[in-house]
Amino acid sequence: MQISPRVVIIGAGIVGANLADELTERGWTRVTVLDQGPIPLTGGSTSHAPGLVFQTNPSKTMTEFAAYTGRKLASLARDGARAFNAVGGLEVATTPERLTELKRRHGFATAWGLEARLVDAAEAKSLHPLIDEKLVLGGLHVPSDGLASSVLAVELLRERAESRGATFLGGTPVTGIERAGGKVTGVRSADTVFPADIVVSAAGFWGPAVGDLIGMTVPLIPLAHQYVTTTPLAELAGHPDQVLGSGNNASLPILRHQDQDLYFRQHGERLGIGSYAHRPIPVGYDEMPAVDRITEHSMPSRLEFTAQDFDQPWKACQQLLPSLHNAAIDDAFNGIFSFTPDGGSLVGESRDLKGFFIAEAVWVTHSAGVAKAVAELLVNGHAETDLHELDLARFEEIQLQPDYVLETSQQNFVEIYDIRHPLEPRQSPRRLRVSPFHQRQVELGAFFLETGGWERPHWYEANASLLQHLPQDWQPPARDAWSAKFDSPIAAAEAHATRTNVAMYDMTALKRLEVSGPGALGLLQRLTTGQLDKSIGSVTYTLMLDEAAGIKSDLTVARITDTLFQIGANGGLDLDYITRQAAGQTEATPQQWVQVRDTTGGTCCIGVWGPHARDLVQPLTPQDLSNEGLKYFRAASTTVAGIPVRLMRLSYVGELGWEIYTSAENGLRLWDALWAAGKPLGVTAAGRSAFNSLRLEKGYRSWGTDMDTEHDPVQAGLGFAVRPNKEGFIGKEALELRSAQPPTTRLRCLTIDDGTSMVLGKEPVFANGQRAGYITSAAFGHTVRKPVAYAWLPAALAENAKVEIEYFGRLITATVAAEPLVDPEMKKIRA
Ligand code: FAD
Ligand code: THG
Repeated sequence: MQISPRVVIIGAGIVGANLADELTERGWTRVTVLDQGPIPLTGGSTSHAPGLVFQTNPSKTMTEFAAYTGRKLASLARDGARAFNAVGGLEVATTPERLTELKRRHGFATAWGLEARLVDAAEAKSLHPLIDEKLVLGGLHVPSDGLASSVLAVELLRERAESRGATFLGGTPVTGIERAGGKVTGVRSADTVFPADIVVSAAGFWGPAVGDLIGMTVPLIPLAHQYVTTTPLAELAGHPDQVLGSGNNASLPILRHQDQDLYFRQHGERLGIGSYAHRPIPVGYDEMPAVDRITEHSMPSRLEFTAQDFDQPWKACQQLLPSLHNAAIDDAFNGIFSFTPDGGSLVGESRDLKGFFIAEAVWVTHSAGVAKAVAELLVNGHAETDLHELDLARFEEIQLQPDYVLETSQQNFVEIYDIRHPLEPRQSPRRLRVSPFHQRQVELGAFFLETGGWERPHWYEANASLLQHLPQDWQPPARDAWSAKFDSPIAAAEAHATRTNVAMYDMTALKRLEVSGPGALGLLQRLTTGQLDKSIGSVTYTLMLDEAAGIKSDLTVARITDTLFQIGANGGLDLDYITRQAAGQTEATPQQWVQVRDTTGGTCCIGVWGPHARDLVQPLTPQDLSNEGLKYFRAASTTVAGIPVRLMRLSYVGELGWEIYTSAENGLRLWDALWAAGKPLGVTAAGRSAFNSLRLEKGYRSWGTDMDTEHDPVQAGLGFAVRPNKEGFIGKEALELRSAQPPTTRLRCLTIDDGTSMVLGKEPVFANGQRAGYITSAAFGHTVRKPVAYAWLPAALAENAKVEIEYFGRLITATVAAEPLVDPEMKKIRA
């Protein structure tokens, strides 16, 4: 048997302890866990966490991680006391908006396979007798939610991990990271060095301080959050307080009152109250109490209570739970934990120091799930549950700047329980990254949303007048209020212009990489499923798979020269992965060196698409744009209006046309030249709203939404992008194994029967009355004149089968459709 690598974990909180357990379970037994504090009460966030585990989350991954955490902790026990107490979870609504939101959350829970039930006020009251049902309009009940006994869990996990060979050392502050040749070699605490092949920082809100030891940015902010325990309540008299496991002195369900940013749990005869109903309170490391001896009431993560921040929330508590009128605040503190720019956890490896990983900004709720995934990542190279929402590489450089992290993380605190529309943009900071065409877009009345710091037009108010001339059958139906948010009927006119005339799309935000060097072809051949050893000027749509044949990304790869490739990618994860692989290859075989450059910011791209695209572009370029001159999926270096460009003949909206790339400084002139030439033709600037509709009609998947590493190409309907008989690419063997049997689930195309009811994604889908899957993305299909949705569903469902989609508690009937809905013969796109 191979001897496993030496792993040092920094931090013995709920994350570090779970990770030691998950690693040792997988046979990696040479694990050392270091903590500056005593174990198990280290003084970190876990030491005072009240342990509420609400599983429902818009993210499938996070819901699964929470469910796993509950199951796992429930399986850990000492003297019959389990580390998880499934008292159930109740979220109550006191406003009509929240009641509607609970229906949406019921949809998330159901979509991800969690049993959940909407209840009326009376039932909410019977579940949680302390609430004033007159205030409550309804609730969401999840029976498997509950309370984690965090410190007991840490202790039980430590014992189990130690029984398999791990070592836990308290009182060992990490002061340095040892390295050699770009790799981590050990962890230093004062004069002691702990040798390590892999280091995982699970330092919680101290993550940035540990990151500083190697110059790594860890984008999280320690914020204070108030937690209060009341004096005993007569209604709870007789409930024992001192029992083994901090979650075991409760029988009332955990309770959320999101309209007032509050949550509640029982502690014996008392109630515990958590409040986010205060100003964000960022905490510097120098403001944390330095304590000699860590106790339940004295620890670095526990600050003095700022009573004024609880005045108003306390009234709201008494309103919802009238028995609190007869109680007082007993124990109270400002506890510290981590917030991040997008609210997500942070998992990943340092860019500069190989073998140095982080697993931070993780709630108790998700801790065991995250730890399992990180252990899988380390031991197997990939995790069973898709991790892209947690991946550190999701942040663009501009999003790692201190001011950005500070502002957005605090904003996340403020909005933690807010009702957030999936398209809702942050208000600030904005205009971080703008394409060269930005000014023109502003002049056209663009409605901008933001992605990766980029401003992207979703539609243009200047096109509103087109609606008057839009043929009757293209007029979009009215939408419900929710799906109408951040949308405009103008998108119908922009879609119409694209399908019938010609439109210009700003594609600048699409991640672009240049991969070059003598080893470039070899690298890309190894990383992708396609045949890239083709003539110069070829463009290939291809997939990157992980070792288990899960889809890591879908790319377009253009061969510019023998040794230079331009890649159209999906984001920072692709850059990160390809860069690491290139570095590995360069190190292993220096003569096959490869360089990877992110050219996104220095370049720009306009998609000119529509049946009249050729009429617009041909007069501006010496390049022959006829079918013979530049075939579908071919690229050319040429000029447009005298501006050096690369043209690629492909189209995510499924129409004739080209992506036109140039360097950033030429961008504005390129836009103006195309716009002027298009004027007589009636060219339309079009935005993402139309774009998304058109791509769904054409059946083009969006990575991260429609598919991810949990899916293989065949399931995702992308088997065509795997070159038959190609050897030697990552995921090949696993793909062959997986392909031996037909998949049981597939990404399917649905159309909505009534032609008007919208869904937005993440809704549960039922077949024959049973939960069968979930929606990935959806849009109104302007060309097909009905809403279109994609969904993961049983492969056995026949075409034309009827399914039902739950949308805010209502069932919408849809039909499984043959795809793509538009231009299946590729007549338009190859015209
Ligand atoms: P920690 O528990 O903070 O562990 C990190 C460890 O790293 C610490 O033990 C620390 O001593 C150690 N460390 C740091 N730096 C070093 C170093 N240089 N050398 C050695 N050791 C180091 N989450 C929920 O899911 N449900 C809840 O109900 C809930 N309620 C909360 C209520 C409050 C008041 C607060 C503040 C947080 C709450 N949380 C809750 C959040 C939750 O507590 C944290 O997200 C979670 O405990 C983080 O676990 P961790 O292991 O990452 O961090
Ligand atoms: N443009 C460029 N690169 C990209 C995208 C893009 N990379 C990321 C993302 N978008 C990739 N997604 C797709 C999805 C489908 C297609 C292109 C990029 C596409 N598919 C043809 C089809 O399925 O019919 C492929 C046909 C073929 O393989 O010959 O065009 O928007 N530059």
